[in-house]
Amino acid sequence: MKLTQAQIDQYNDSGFLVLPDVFSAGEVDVLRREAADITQVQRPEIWREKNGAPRTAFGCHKYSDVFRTLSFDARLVQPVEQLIGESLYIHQFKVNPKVAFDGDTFPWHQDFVTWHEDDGMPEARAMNIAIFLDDVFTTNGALMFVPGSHKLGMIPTSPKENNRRWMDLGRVEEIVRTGSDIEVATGRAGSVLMFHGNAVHGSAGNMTPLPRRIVYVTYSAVSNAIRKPTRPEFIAHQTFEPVHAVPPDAFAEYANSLHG
Ligand SMILES: O=C(O)CCC(=O)C(=O)O
Repeated sequence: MKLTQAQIDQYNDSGFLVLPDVFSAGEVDVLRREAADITQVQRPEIWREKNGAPRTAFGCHKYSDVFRTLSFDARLVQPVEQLIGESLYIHQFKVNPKVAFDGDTFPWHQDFVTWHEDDGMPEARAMNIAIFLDDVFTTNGALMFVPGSHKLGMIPTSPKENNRRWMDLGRVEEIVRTGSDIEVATGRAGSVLMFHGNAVHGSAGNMTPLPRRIVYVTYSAVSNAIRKPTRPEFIAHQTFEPVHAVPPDAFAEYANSLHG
């Protein structure tokens, strides 16, 4: 799947891009079921909210055939290759379920700060591409972005909290006051969201009865492999083989076979 020049221009301008309806309802159903199955298991790669609800399932493409197959899908790999201009490896893979009523916030941050400071990633030549497993509304914990904030480069942060480098709130206020209005990345289930490693973003809690499950793949240029990992392998992978995109039919057929 290739981006059009208009989509590339929009991404370069805003630092994020939503591609509607990329995955079919059947494929999304398979991904939802798999997310539900894996998050029932207690394992160190699955981080939980205070009440035990799943918050992030890291590295599940390493043990789930469904997510492994997804991680090679051309609909994810090719647009990122197009923007980064090089072969990619998977730096991180995760599912964030943002469960109904209890899904907690992700404070404002830039992802590249963590990749650089904690993993030793040289440059912001890595990015997230995400698949919505539910309809994402403004109310159920959608990601919010400050459009154009990726052009500010990496913004230093206070000491890390909860293994994350959240931004100083005064800096967020200044960026929002002097920049563009905050935008919310909404879309139907099956839509795809791409965003730059330096895009300033965060998400509110989910107090609605509607879950907001999102799968994220962080692809990095192979030449941009991390040099000084300090986080566990399931969070910052240390195998740097290039991903070879497989045509979308592979995942679609696999999803159909699971449906029986
Ligand atoms: O899933 C979310 O709501 C936010 C996730 C996020 O911002 C991140 O993992 O960098």
